[in-house]
Amino acid sequence: MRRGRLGGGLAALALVAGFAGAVLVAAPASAHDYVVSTTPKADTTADAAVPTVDVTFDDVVLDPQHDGSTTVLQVTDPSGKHFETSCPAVSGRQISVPTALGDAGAYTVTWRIVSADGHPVSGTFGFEYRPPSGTTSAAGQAASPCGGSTAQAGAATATKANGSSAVSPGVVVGIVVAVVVLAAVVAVLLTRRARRSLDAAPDAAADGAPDDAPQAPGE
Ligand SMILES: [Cu+2]
Repeated sequence: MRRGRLGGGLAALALVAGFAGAVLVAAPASAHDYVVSTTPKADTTADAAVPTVDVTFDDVVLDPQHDGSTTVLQVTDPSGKHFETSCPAVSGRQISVPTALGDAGAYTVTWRIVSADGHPVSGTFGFEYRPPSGTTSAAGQAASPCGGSTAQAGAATATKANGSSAVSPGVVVGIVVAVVVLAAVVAVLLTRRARRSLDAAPDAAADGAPDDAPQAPGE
């Protein structure tokens, strides 16, 4: 019985230690999709029509709803107007959105995807638009035609500029420390409990003894 209790404590400790180990091993193993190419190319000048904006990644883009709803791809001018004309489409490693650009000038592309490992990744890039004279320029829209607000996309972008990684080493260390502390507390509590039950019941027969009075300072 008492052996069992101590054994249980050790088992719990082993479990928690194992979990800590798993966190340590799993954290560095995850890799996020990164951008391998875009249309138009980032930081270049597009001197012809730009019918679509595409972003291609090194790995598949997850689309769990099969409707692109977890993907954001927006094209805005410096005033914040939107020039994408529908929701983005996901195809393998590429996301794409049709566009009707406005006046010549600077445009910003804001994207967010669910990476192949299931984590959200986001980023932005810019390009310059210098269409041939006579090209019709679209007026743009105040909001995304896809319903997702700029605020949402912006917030997602702010947390992870350029689609670089998510879990910082500091967080991992913090989790591991917390788990180890928790394990120590559990071990101490279980040991103390087992010891107390030993004190309370000196002979094996009285295992189910109800109240242990020894701790009371005297009535
Ligand atoms: Cu990840």
